[in-house]
Amino acid sequence: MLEARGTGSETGGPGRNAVTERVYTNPDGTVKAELAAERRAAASDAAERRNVDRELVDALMRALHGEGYVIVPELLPREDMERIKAEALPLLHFEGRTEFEGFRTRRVYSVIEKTLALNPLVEHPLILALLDRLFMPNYLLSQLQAIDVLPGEVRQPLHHDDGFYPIPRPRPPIGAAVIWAIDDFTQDNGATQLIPKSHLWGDVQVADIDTDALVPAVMPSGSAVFFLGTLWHCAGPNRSDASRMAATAQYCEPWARQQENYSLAISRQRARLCSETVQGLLGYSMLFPFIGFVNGRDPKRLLA
Ligand SMILES: O=C(O)CCC(=O)C(=O)O
Repeated sequence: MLEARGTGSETGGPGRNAVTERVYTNPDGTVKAELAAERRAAASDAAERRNVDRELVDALMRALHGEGYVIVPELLPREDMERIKAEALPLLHFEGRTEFEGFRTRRVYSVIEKTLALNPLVEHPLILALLDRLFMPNYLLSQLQAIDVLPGEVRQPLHHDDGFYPIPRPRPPIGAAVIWAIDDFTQDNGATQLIPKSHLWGDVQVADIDTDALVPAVMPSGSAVFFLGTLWHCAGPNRSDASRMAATAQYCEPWARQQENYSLAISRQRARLCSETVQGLLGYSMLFPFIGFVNGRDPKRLLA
């Protein structure tokens, strides 16, 4: 089948073109059927590999493709969220500098450099099983944040998370996001608001969007809302007297640039403390054979 698989961590050097041609293309330049089949297989056995219920993954994928988002209630216990909150709170130093960040919203960026407490969210097996179905192997973490929406915050500007990739819509998502409820998400406290089915839209002007179509992701602490990078959404206004904390992880195709520049933001020492899965998500992985290599080889060698 794919003879070069065993050397999949290598690229460049003598014979590079021969390897590429053998693995990737037919003489007429079309992608080899084996490669396409291998990709389909990797996606279809995702549930088994991640040790999660295949029927659940199928059902969540159907909802995701239909609505553009899906809420998974109480995926982790509330106590886990309380521990994460205790770790994240001291890191929330500044309020937003723009309307988008939110002038009454506090965020932590470069999270993994500061705490590993959010890693179990980043690599939750059910989330990875969904991502395995959506993206090419070795997809990446694009950004990770804790977001604390304070009382009095107004609704965040509407956006979709892969909107900064300048590729016209409608199109498949280049990214996906998970927002974890650290606190309960309620109608009043700034629960993320989403527009069902808006992932199917073509290019639109924000001013033309009917905000009455927004649906709040009301969910208890420990739940997660998973949505496609093409789905329009925003953080809701916080009309309550308590803050609303979320953790959000965004992921992207392995050929797309990550939003956070992890090769600069997360030190190698810090990456060594992460699981192999998180290391791969940060960028210690490659899209075989030519995207992400270091000195012609898989970057995970840098952590050895
Ligand atoms: O905090 C939220 O509920 C959503 C935040 C968001 O969509 C973002 O900042 O990109």
